[in-house]
Amino acid sequence: MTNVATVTVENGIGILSIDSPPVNALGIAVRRGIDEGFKQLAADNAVKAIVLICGGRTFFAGADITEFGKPPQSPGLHDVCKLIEDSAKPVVAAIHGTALGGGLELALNCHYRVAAPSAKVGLPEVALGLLPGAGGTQRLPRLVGVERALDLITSGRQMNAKDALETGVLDALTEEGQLRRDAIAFTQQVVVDNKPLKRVRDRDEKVAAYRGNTQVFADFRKSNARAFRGYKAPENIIKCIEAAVELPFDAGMKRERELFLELVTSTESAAQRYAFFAERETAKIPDVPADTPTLPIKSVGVIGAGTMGGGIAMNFLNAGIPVTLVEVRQEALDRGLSVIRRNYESTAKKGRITQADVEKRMGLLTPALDLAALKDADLIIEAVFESMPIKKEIFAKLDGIAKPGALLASNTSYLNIDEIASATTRPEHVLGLHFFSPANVMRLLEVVRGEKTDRSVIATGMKLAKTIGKVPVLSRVCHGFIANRLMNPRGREANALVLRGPTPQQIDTAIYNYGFAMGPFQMGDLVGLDVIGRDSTERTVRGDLVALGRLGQKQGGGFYDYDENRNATPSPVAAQVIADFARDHQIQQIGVLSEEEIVARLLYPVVNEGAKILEEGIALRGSDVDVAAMMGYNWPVYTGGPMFWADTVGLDKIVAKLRAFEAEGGEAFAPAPLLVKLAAEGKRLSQVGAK
Ligand code: 3H9
Repeated sequence: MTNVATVTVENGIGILSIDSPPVNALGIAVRRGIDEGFKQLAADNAVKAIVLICGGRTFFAGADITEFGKPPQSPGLHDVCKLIEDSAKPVVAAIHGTALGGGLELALNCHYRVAAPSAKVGLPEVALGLLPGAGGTQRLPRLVGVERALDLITSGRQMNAKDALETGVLDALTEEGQLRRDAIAFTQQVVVDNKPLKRVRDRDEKVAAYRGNTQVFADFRKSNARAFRGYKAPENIIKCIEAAVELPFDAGMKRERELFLELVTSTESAAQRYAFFAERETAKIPDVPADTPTLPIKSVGVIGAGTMGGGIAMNFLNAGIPVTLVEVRQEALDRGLSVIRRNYESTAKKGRITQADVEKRMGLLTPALDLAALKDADLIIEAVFESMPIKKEIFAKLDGIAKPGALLASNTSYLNIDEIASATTRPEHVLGLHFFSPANVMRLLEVVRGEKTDRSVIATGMKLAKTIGKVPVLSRVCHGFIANRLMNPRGREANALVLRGPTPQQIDTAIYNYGFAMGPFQMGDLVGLDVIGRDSTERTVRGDLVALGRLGQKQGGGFYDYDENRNATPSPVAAQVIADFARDHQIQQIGVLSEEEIVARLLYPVVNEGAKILEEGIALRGSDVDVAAMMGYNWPVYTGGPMFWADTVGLDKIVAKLRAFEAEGGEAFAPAPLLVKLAAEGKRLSQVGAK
């Protein structure tokens, strides 16, 4: 027997227990364990029924993602599932933690399922660019119906145990903490009552009800077209559920297999699987080991109640951590507080939190007009506007106010953390905590490490990110840190290109079709042209538009004209402003470009900047750069981020193209030495710094 499986027999009930930390992923050792343990119990005449249960923190969390793309090893997940479903003795799955993906599929092959009340179940494969490939698309609709299955499998959402019981995914809930005992009792009852071997595959009524109903699928596709754009898996999932409705079970399984194989070999899924591990890798820092002591953060101070400060405060309130919010003027403080309340009220209206939650969170918030109110805070985050003298003044004051050992953080987007830290006598306790707007929504948190930042302070920042549901990426100090610096060339090159002939809509369309939610000019119009680049002293197209009263969507139009419903149309006025600017600066016209060429001109410089960020040691690894782009700028996950994407394009191709741009456009395009080196060596950007 493999060492992950334990077999015991109690009063005629065989118990097959699997314990394979950390999450009982169904890798080869686990599959062998189930196979051998199961066969042993099946052959034991004293055993009347079998309980399948897991040790550790969770039931099976799915197939072992690291095995995809490697040669298959026997027994496969399908073999193990079949063994259980075909068993002559009843098999009961006993679920705790999360039964996910292949884990839930395995449970759906059992004849009964019981779970702890805190358990959750789900088919999250879609997030990996996959579909449930062990019968999940065929069995779940048979239990929960077609519409719910479409929603659950294309979203990957987890269902809590109560809902799973109500919808028929589970047969019973156990007492919390008594899963094993209650599962055995349940199984004994199955034997005593001589209950049938319930096989999900035999249940037909919920899928039969939809046979011939093509409308339900057409409607679902239509209403989700925006959310699914660019992703391959949702469409294949829908096709599988159509097969579950229209085809006999075995034919449906065959269809599921074909559509699964199509996905598992796709670049999109490879990118999404890479993103899964990349996100978990960011917290690993070579010189700050996992056992580095951290400082307890039980109270937080936020300076600045503007959009950023308010959003930052909400993260902590959501996690139950009290926040003192400081502003200089009462009105600004009141405004900040009311925005936070309004945000919570609107979340409550959507049913995502209760009114009691709103009050609880607001109750954790203490407004103040004096920095002295921060004297007991474990962490203070400064979120005032970007001015080095003001930030230094605040940090000098904090130095005299904050208790010893408190973390002093700046949310600066660009400024030098070391210089800010130099205003204090405790630079080892100073760090950057850079949130992305909207700060209560975007998942990226850049943890900026200054020259003197203490390791325990870094470890605390990284851990804190997890507490508030963020993904931390560690950055060294440079102008713009990782994400903003990385993405800056996209805007720069868009502004340069629009002066050479391609229109704002051609450029925006190329970027939208690449997979971003909108292009740079649409974004500028949305945010407000008077807001972006307002510090610039040079003449710019934006400045010329603002001078004409064109501030964007909010007033007068911007790069586009807008009707009363904010629908955009190309703007002849903006076109003239652009043409005048180009003429005044004698900018050479380039003519019409393909979308591919536009993407190359805007995004290859981003790849190049990523390489520079890596060679300067600003980011620890290529995958951290990708996580920053995906979580801070919504870079489409199915491309894997700029570093992974560049690898799929071919680094040699990118270097050649950058050289051609350099010849024509100057040294801003010169390929980074690291990029040139990796291309020459046939190595990958996404693997820089990987273990
Ligand atoms: C599938 O099932 C396909 C089938 O339909 C069909 C096949 C034919 N494999 O997230 P954490 C690692 S596809 C390998 O930090 P948490 C993870 O990398 C699968 N490794 O913990 C990390 O490693 P490290 C469908 C896995 O408590 C460690 O475990 N299932 C897997 O925050 C801890 O993970 C999914 O998509 C895996 N399946 O969250 C579920 N899962 O410590 C994916 C985790 O070295 N997993 N690891 O960094 C999750 O959503 C979360 O891990 C879970 C725990 C909620 C379970």
